[in-house]
Amino acid sequence: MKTFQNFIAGRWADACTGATFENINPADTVDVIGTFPRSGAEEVNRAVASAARGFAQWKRTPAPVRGDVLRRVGDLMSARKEEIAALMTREMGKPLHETRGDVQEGIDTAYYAASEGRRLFGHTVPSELRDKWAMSFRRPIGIAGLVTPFNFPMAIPTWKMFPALLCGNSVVIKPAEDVPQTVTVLVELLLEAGLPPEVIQLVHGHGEEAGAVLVQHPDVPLISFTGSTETGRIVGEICGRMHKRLSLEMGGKNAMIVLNDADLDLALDGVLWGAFGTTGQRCTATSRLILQDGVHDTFVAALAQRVSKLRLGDGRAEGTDVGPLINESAVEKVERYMGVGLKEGAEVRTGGRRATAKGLERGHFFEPTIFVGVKAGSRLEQEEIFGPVLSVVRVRTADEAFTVNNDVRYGLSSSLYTRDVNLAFRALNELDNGITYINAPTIGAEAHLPFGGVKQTGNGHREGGWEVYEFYSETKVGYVDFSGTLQRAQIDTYQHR
Ligand code: UN1
Repeated sequence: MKTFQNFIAGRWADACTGATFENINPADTVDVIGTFPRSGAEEVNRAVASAARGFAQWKRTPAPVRGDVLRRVGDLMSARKEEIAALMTREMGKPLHETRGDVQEGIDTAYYAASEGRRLFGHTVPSELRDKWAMSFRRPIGIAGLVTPFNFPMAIPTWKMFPALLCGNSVVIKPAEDVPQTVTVLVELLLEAGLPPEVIQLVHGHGEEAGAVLVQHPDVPLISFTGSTETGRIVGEICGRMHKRLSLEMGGKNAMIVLNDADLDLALDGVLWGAFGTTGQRCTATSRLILQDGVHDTFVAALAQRVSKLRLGDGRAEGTDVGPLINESAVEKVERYMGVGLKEGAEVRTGGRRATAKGLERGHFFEPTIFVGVKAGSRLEQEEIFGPVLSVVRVRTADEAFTVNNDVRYGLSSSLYTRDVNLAFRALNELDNGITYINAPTIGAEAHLPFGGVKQTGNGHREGGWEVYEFYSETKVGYVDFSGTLQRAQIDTYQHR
């Protein structure tokens, strides 16, 4: 069995207590990938002290040069895409075509960041006074503490880390304990690409033991967290008390709306991918299907047919459509929601149980499940399950569909299938989500656009695209008066009026 380490103060090292945890293949729980250091305050404190030295050096490196490092990381990731995807599937479970996409999202983010090194725009605007310039520009902030989830082991760490680094911050990252190997590889690539070692620190461990210390560390002014709304609330309270800049990316209860005039074959392909891709373990997963009366019955029948044919299995095997859930407690959570749904009067149309067929018995597999007759406002319809469970709600009109879509506490993504162009644009305005797709499922955001949600999905920040660079940098304004006289703003220009 392989032993993996933290990367702190420019060295690979064990936890000082020697404590470890195991990284287990969710498709086959006897396959132990390796042991990782179970870190706590001691490791986090050392990592932060080192990151402070890294910051002092990195903030003086010109942004285009920082970008060159990230371009080389993109090149290395491209060259090793296949090898990285394979190890990601082994630790996370989703099929290879999905982990390849996950790596690609990292590559896209690397190249975007590299080019941003030659932009990082500020503004130069006229001054109201003569011979005076007024401009804004971006400054790095300090040490960025990143806490990342299991479902996108590469994409999410990169879309936090690369903009943070490009802006001139140093980074301490605590990846999810279910997928610690992917970020280990990412750190190796960063070092190979020439990132000065103290600019990046990798601390493995559990959220309560390592992540919490990082979030509370007084020398870490910047926190980015992706995970549950419940944990996000605690992170938010701490950061609020300590006046930290915080980006939160949390839960979703995303809906796809299919109206009577929709292209049903297209919608069918869309919902299969949106609901059961990544075994439903995406913040963007389609977990509600809102069907208009006229298509409800035919659509559900066709969908149930297609769902029952989805092939469960090891994500590395040819032909696997749906991989395992990440761990046993994820399976138990999905199981609990079967009880919740039935108690609320919904009906399981297909699926509904742990999958125990031959070859699956050693993994965390659950049958792709469709609930029909789900009532708007019920727990099944309101709460994030993070598994292969789709709840179907029947509505009469488009307006009712929009109301059902909006009537949840989350607001990440939504999707509308219709051929009515007016309605499509109305949906963009009226659906309360950070992202709305027309004639495409709720998943599939691209790296160069802002990503995030409204209401309890986020706290107003966006990841990805151009907006994330504002989160990881601070605006500074400079005024240069070259008139050689004292010029008083608001006064001298207006004194004769
Ligand atoms: C997530 O679900 O946590 O839009 C991230 C998507 C992916 C990213 C999802 N590009 O589905």
